[in-house]
Amino acid sequence: MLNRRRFLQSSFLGSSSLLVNKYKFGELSSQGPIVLSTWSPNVKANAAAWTVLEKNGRALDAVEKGVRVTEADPSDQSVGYGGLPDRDGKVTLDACVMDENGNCGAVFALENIMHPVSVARLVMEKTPHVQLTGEGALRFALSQGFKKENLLTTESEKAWREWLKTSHYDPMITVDNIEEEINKQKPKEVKGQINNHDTIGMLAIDAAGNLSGACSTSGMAYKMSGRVGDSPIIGAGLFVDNEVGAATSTGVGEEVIKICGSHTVVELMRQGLSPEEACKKAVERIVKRNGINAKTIQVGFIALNKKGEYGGYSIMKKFDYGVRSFQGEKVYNAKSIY
Ligand code: SD4
Repeated sequence: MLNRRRFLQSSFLGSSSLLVNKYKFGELSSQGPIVLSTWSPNVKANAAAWTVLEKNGRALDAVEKGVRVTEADPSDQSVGYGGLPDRDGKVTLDACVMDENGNCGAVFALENIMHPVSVARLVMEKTPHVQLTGEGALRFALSQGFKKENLLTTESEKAWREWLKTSHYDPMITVDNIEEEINKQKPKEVKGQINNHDTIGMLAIDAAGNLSGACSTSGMAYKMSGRVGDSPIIGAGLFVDNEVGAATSTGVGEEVIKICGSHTVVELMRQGLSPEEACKKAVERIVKRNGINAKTIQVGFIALNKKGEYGGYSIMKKFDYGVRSFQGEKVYNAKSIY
């Protein structure tokens, strides 16, 4: 096991990338534990996950603990408590977890439960199933001692009522000044709505070199009732293969599902691509499918391999992700196609 002292000694050898390159594919992370998650506001979730990892805790415990921070934060209107509702005003939550043994659990469209990530973990650990949806997921959560809560905050209700005035659903644009982004070519139609894409996808490698991941979201704001995106779907919103690496996604879930996004990223890493290259290739598939209209879509992936190398890539700019390790906290702006 790589402890902090050993890590600090080894860091004299140079930068993290130099260190990592010394290690052959398939070897354990040279950096000790690492956690990363989509979107920079989630550094606070990384910090909570880190409290598990720095004490040589299990990656699965770390990602659950981390994601719970964002789920309980009403200021994140894309996850858990305070999440923006569907078009009927209901907050419906999607989440999943996957561990180092390839076990996984998920909940789809769960209502009134603050911590869907923990319910997803219990689906994995206590049921013979992988996925529970809606009413059944709620009944299971209640049977496990979770309490029903109102998750629609005054702010989110206000935003929904405002939205009702036009009822225009436009999940596509996430970038300020989109007009500037759309240069000479014209995609089919561009609306100016800016959505907060703050879904949390979190990946971790622990001191034992084991990988786990979790993902949690309230989904696309003002979605149709019953709509489920990529986030709780194993292989789309999250995938972990303990021999290779892990990946997770954020953005327009429909597009991620169509390319089995996170699984694709992991398989590309298996073929030898770095995490960033693998994320880029997956993003390029989405762009290719959508042609010029890709410029109206935001999707971002992050990935972590067994060696402790990580990276991200997105379609549009302004996708960032935070990383926590013994080297401290870092935020990266992912490279993007546009
Ligand atoms: C979804 N991928 O439900 C999610 C949304 C998202 O930040 O990532 N929002 O499609």
